[in-house]
Amino acid sequence: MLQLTYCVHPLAWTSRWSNASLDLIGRARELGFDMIEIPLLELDLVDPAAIRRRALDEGMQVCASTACDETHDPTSEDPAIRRQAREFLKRCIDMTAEMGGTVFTGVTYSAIGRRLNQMPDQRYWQWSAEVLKEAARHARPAGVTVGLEAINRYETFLVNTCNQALQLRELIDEPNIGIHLDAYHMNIEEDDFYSPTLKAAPYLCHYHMSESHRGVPGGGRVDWEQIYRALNDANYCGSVGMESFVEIVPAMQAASCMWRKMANSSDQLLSDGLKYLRKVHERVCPSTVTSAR
Ligand SMILES: [Mn+2]
Repeated sequence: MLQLTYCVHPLAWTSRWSNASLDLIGRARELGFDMIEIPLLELDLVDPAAIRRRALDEGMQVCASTACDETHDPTSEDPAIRRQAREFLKRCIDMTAEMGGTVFTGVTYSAIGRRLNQMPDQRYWQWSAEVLKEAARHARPAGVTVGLEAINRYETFLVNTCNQALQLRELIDEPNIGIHLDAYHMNIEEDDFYSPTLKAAPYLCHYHMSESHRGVPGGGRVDWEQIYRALNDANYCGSVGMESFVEIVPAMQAASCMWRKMANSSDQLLSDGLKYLRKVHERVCPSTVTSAR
């Protein structure tokens, strides 16, 4: 029985979360989502207590995500920057717990967009694992799982595939380290969609249901049926989320290299995409879809 919680990243509407964004929690619910993924990027702007209150009022669940940058990079050669990464991740974990979330995920293991001009040796894996071990130990008593999102080779040198995420997880060796897959990145890096999903499933903490061109799910190359079959075969019970954007600020556009409009509006993309995903869900695993609110 496949029980999924459908989540949305507010990147659809804004890249800076602040108290001015709180109404998006209700907007996400109106579009049919059960959970919202709070971006922890500019931490001073985020008010976890206000998020918790609003989410409770709206009957919404929350999770949180980030992408490390060069000022707090777990794989930095500079120990001071790695220390910054540890402190940053711990602060994100505290904020996740405070807003009522149990999953903190994303590019937690290295600075997004960082490129090397040589083969990354074992030191990079060790550095990342050391930082994440401490983060995981900090997160455990708070009931938070720390996710590792595998992303494509143009955006990180460390974790491009499900297998590499599992390797890093093994190196960290803490029970509350989760795996986070994203179909957009998998389309570039994996051989197929079924086997990595099945393999990650026991540790899966989140799944970005992004299309191969980051447009409306169902309109690109991703094999959604394989993904749902694997989730169903593995009895996955957790969140899957949409991470899409149309009206986006230049900084995000540059980071994601999205220079064309994939839908008329973010709301259109999200509601058409969610409708499609629920349809595949129902087709692959009949009558296991949690009743629409
Ligand atoms: Mn993603």
